[in-house]
Amino acid sequence: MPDTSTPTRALRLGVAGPVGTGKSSLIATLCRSLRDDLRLGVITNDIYTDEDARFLRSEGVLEPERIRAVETGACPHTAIRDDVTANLIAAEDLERDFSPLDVVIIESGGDNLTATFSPALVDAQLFVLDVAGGGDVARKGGPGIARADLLVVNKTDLAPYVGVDVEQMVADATAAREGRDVLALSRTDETAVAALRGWVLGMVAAHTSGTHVPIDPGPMAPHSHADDQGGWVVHTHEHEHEHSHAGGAPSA
Ligand SMILES: Nc1nc2c(ncn2[C@@H]2O[C@H](COP(=O)(O)OP(=O)(O)OP(=O)(O)O)[C@@H](O)[C@H]2O)c(=O)[nH]1
Ligand SMILES: [Mg+2]
Repeated sequence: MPDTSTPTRALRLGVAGPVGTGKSSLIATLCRSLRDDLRLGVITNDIYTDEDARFLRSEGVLEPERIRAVETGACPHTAIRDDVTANLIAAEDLERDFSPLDVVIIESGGDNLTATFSPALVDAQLFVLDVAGGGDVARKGGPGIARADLLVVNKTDLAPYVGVDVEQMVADATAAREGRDVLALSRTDETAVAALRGWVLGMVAAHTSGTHVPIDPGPMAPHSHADDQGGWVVHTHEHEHEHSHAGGAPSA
């Protein structure tokens, strides 16, 4: 009998959230706190550069070859949700080159509140907000805020300077998430960093034991945009994974 108790691949952990909320810095912090215990790889997504990968390599958080960059060339959500091929190939390459890995962390390019990872790409995902984006953002909801596996309220050290009540922001986020996990984090807060580390270790254990079931935080709201041929693509999202692609003008 084959041994089915060990997973065939690493946990793939997505990190998404608006531009500049601290995703790369959080990944650097995570790598530093986990690299002695887990075998790690990182994939970054930027629109036109590999800047985030270069930042992480320059921080020396992992050996440089373990950090790969995907250049999306389009809105970041297209590469983490609509067509995950480039990221899947990068994840498989990393896992092959450094077999076995425990975790592959995938950073989305900074995007808007609707962007979440497809469960075809990641097993679990973090959504990162920061206090500097305003205390009311947590109340605004959206799939990442409401249903990511963990919501991080980041840069809490800045709260006094931007007039944000962190406890209130966390309470609002917890209400929007119907009680799912929320973590107030600053890279200088050792207790919070330890809690983040513990959360990831728990997720790895759940993945390894097969008790974690990846969820889709939900697709973006129905929308339409022009396609390469001058027609329109209408994403109706009537139910999960269903896209209707229509030529001509948008009908809804
Ligand atoms: N004060 C404070 N600043 C932070 C913290 N984490 C990140 N920053 C700063 O926030 C800025 C953006 O951080 P990044 O980690 O590049 O953010 P990002 O979400 O990866 O940005 P994009 O990939 O461009 O969307 C940088 O100037 C960081 O130094 C934190 O905990 N506290
Ligand atoms: Mg980044």
